Amino acid sequence: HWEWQYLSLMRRIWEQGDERIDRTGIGTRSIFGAQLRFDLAGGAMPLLSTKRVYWKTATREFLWFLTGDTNIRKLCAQGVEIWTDWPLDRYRKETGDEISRADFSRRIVDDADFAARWGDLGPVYGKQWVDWPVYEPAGEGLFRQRAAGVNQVADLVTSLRTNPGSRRHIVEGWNVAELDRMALPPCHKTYQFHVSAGNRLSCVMYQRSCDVALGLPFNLWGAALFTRMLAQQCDMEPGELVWMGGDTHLYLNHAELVEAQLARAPSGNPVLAIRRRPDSIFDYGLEDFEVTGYAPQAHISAPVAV
Ligand code: DHF
Ligand code: TMP
Repeated sequence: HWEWQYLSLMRRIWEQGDERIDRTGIGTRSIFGAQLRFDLAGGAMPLLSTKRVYWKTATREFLWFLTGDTNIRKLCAQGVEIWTDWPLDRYRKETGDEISRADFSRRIVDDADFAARWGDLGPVYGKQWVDWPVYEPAGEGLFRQRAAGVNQVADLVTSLRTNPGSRRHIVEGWNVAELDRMALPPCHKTYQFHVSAGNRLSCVMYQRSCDVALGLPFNLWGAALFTRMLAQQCDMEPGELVWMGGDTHLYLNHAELVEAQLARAPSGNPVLAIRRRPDSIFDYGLEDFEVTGYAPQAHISAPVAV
C-alpha cells in the first residue's frame, strides 16, 4: 500500500530526525531531503486512511488558490479555518485585542472592511499562480507594472496542449521580490509537469518545508487534484505524483498523533471521479468531485504551529 511510504517517513523522522529549534519556537525533528511516489492511474488518490483527512477542505483551499484570491474571507465563509491563525496572530499582536478565533473569523465574514484590513495573507500562492506581476520599462529608467500579470496556470494548460514534450511545464510560487510581503513564504513552491509517450501526465512537486502531520496530507491531495484537473483539461491520463521535500519535519507537540498514527495500518484505495468536464481549469467547483472507497480511521487532531 502506498501509504506505508508516508508512515515510514513519519517513523524515520520521529526516530532519527535531527532535533532543532524552528521559527515557531515549538521545536521539530527534521530530515532534509525526502521523496514519495504515488501512481494516480485509474483515479487513485494519495488520501491517507490512517487518519481522516478533510479532502473537501483541502479541495476548497486549492480551488481558492486558482481564483487568485489571497484573502481568507472566502475560506472562512465556507467554514474553512486552516489559514485563519496567521491573520489572527497579526491582528492580536498589532491591536492587543485578545479576540477568539471564532469571533475573528465571524467578523472577517460579516465585515468586508475588516476583512480587507486584516484578512489578507499578502501575495501568496493564488496571486503568484495566476497574476505574477510583470514590470515593463517606461523610459528614463522607470518601470511600470503591466495591468495583467502572468497567469502561470492558464499558460501551463496551453503549453501542455500545444507542446506536451516540453521540459518547462512549471508553476512557481517563489517570487523572491515579494517574499517579505507574504504571511508565509510558499511551502509547496514548485509544480513541474511531464507528459509521457503514452500521454500520461505526471507531476513533481517540491515542498521546501513540510509539516508531515498536518500540512503534507493536504499538500499531497492538492498536488494530485491539480494533476487530475490538468489531465482532464488536456485529454491526458493521470500518471505519477512525485513529492519531494526539503526540510521535512514533525513538530515536538505532535507526539500523540505520531504514536497513534504509527500504530495503525493503511486500508482501502480511494478513487476520485470528476463528474463533468468544465470549460476551463478555472471553472471547477467542489460539487464536481466525488470520492468513493474512502473509509478512513478516526481523525486525529493536533495543534498547528503558527
Ligand atoms: N503551518 C504549519 N506549522 N503547518 C502547516 O501544515 C501549515 N499549513 C498551512 C499554513 N501554515 C502551516 C496551510 N495548510 C491545517 C491543514 C493544512 C493547512 C493548515 C492547517 C490543519 O490544521 N489541519 C487539521 C484541521 C483541519 C480542519 O480544521 O479542517 C487537520 O487535522 O487536518
Ligand atoms: P516556515 O515558513 O518557517 O518553513 O514554516 C511553515 C510551516 O508550515 C512548516 O511547518 C511547513 C508548514 N506548511 C506545510 O507543511 N504545508 C503547507 O501547505 C503550508 C502552507 C505550510
